[in-house]
Formats: sequence, structure tokens, C-alpha cells
Amino acid sequence: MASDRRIGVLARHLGVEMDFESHTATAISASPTSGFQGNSVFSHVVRAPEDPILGVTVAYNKDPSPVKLNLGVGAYRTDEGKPLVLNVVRKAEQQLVNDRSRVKEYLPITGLADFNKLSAKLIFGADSPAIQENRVTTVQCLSGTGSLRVGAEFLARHYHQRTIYIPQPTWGNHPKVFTLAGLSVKTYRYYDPATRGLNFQGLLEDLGSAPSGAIVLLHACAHNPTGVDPTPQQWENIRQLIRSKGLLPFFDSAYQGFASGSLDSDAQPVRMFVADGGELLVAQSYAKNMGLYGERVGALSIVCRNADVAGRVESQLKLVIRPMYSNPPIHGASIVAVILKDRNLYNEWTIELKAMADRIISMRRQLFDALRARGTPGDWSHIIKQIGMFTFTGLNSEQVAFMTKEYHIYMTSDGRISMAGLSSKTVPHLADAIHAAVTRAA
Ligand code: PLA
Repeated sequence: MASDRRIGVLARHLGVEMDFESHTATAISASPTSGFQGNSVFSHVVRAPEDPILGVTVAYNKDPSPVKLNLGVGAYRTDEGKPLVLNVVRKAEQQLVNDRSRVKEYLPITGLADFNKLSAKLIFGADSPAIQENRVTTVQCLSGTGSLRVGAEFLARHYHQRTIYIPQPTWGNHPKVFTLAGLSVKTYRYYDPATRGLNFQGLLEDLGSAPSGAIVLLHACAHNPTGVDPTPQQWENIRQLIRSKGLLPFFDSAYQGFASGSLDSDAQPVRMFVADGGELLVAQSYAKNMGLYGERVGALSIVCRNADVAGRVESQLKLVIRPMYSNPPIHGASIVAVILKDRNLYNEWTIELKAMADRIISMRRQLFDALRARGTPGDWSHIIKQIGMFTFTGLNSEQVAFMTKEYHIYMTSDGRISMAGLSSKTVPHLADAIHAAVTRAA
């Protein structure tokens, strides 16, 4: 029969022996591509280590201890230790759900137009000349990380200098994002462990000897992991140096509003660089300041010399994005747009944001007081001096390992603590652990 013949050809092709009476396969032999029998074509794949930051949560989740505490990833918790969905976010989501005219069509490659305009306004200021002159292009990306990646891919393709200088230390994902995008990563001195402050001289020297045109990554505020930011005067000196050497600033703004509690104050360094008329890139994230972590909402803005360049740059950003993820998700960006567009919701947001920043600041004070009360050796004033979500404690990796083993406190091995994960109830436990770690090693 013709059908038997066709099945036979197909079966031979698949390496299957057929019993033509019953039309069932009697034996399956290994396909020529599967290597030796029983072995995976992936058997050479070695197990990768967990991520230095997100892996802390993986370890935390496995710990059955009732006193365990996750101070690894920078994720805000209430004083009851619970994740927080902002009230304004709930309201905006309700509006979106109630609006039956909303559909789930694809967004354009560049994302939600309203979201992009409002995001540029948020970081550059409502009266920014660069926005008025139409020389900013903003594209919606997958949170801060995605914005950094798209910006870096664009630079690797279209910018004449492939070297990017990142601070030492910096967020652990920075070197990986930039290297994979095709940039070559170098570091500039930033933190001085001796003073637990900024190594300003080292920073100026390293940027001063960078090749002309090199890209410089700057944390817009609340530097991660050190919690150390330049003063306004130091920012002005950095700006002058960067502009005089023709370096290209790439700001990472992952914590706008989290450093000072004010969205405008935290954007000042970026706005200083825009005000001089020069070009720059900014990656924005709404993960922390709107608590939209898992919604992956962010934006990349490139401030260009004029509107014509900005238009051409945007056309090329689309060519970067389209083969990467085609176009960004709609829900989170719609939440942000609803909040930023409505004066009342916006005001409500700033109040909730300030409350989060204030709670973090009060955790700094409580931890500092608790260590003082215990007479823990050392100067812990950096806990109250540092800014943003993290305290860079100065604890070494053995001390961190000890605190995890004996006290079930989870944090990154560089001694960084997420203050936002701490609460009044857990401060004593953390202070006990730090005290034990420090006195044990001494
Ligand atoms: N840039 C900096 C400086 C960051 O600290 C983070 C997040 C991001 C960008 C990216 O955030 P997003 O993609 O979620 O917007 N850093 C966290 C989380 C809070 C992480 O490592 O992914 C941290 O714990 O360091």
C-alpha cells in the first residue's frame, strides 16, 4: 500500500523499525546526532555558580530557620518585613483593569510613547532644554538592566570608543552587561576602604588618564554597593573633567528618590551634565522607586547634540531592540504612565517614596545605635553616613559566612547589607550577629 510505503520511508528516516501489520514501532535506534547511546549532547556542560546577588536569595529560601533574614538583594520590605506594593500602583492598576478600551496589542519597538516622554521628564526635569529642543530619544526597556544593555549594544555598534570605565567597586552585573554587549571594561578608583568614603583623588586621576572619548559609567545617586556619593561640588569637578576630556557619561539611575527621598535632588548630577549641552546616556529603573521589580520597567534615554541626530540614534536603537526581544511589555509601563500623568497620583507617589527612603534612614540609625549599645569594636558611623538602600559594612567574606552559618543572616560576600530588608524587629538580631562576627575575628 502507498500509505505503508510512505510510513516506511518516514520510519527509516527517523530510525524506527515498523511492524507493518499493526503499524506500530518495534524498536527505536539512536539518531546519528545523539552521540553515544544514553549520553546527553549537553553532558559536557558544567554547573555554573549562582549569581553573587540573586544567589543569596536562593540560599536563603533553602534555609528552614525561623530567624533567617535576607539582606542580600536590594528589595524594599515594610517594617513588618513584607514586600510592598505601593498604594498608587494599586490605584493605577485598578484604573487599567477598569478601562475596557485597553487592549493587549504589541507596543512599538521603542515602547509606550507616553511612558517614554514622562520618564525623560522625570529624570531631566519638566523644563529641561534638551527635551524642549527635541534632542532626547527615550526608549522603554526591560528595567535598569535592559536599559544598560541596549545602551551598551548601541555604543558598541555606533560609538568610536569601545572602552567603558566603571567604578571600583560597582554593581556586580555591570561588567557582565557591558562585556557581553561588546564593550571593553576598565575600572576607575571610587571607594577608599580606609576612610569608607570617596577616593576622589583616585577618581580624578583615573578618569584624567582615560583615553579621550572613553565611556564613563556613573551611578546617578545612591552608589551600589558603597552608599557613597560625590558631593555637589565634587560632581561639578567630575563634570568639568569629563567634558574637558571628551569622555561620554553613561548614568545608571536605579535609585532616583531613594537616596534623599526627593526625585529632583537625586536627579541633580544628571541634570548638571544635561545643562552643559553635552551628550550622555541614562538608564532608568522603576524597580525600586515604584516597587515594580518584577514588572521590569525602565527606560534608556540618549541626549544628543540636536534633534536630527536624536532621530537617527532612535532609528538605530530600534535595530538593536527588535532582534533582542522585539518590543517591551505593556503592563508595567502603563502603570508608570498613569501615575506620572496624574498630578494627584504623582504627589501620592512622592509621599510613599519619601516614606520608604525615611524608613531606610531610620534603620541606619537603629542599627548604628544597637552596635553602640553593644560596644561593638570599630567606628560604625559609616552606617548613618552612607546613602540609599545599602550599607557597605566593611565586614569581610569570612565574617559574612560566619553570620550566615551561625545567625542565618544572608547578605552578599562583599559585606553589603540591604538596609531596606531590615526592620525594627530584626535590628537586634543583626547587631548581635555583627558584634559576634567582629569580636570573634578580633
Ligand atoms: N543598576 C544598579 C546600580 C542596580 O543596583 C540594579 C539592581 C540595577 C541597575 C538593575 O535593576 P533592575 O534591572 O531590576 O531595574 N540591583 C539590585 C538587584 C537591587 C540586582 O542585583 O538585580 C541589587 O541587589 O544590587
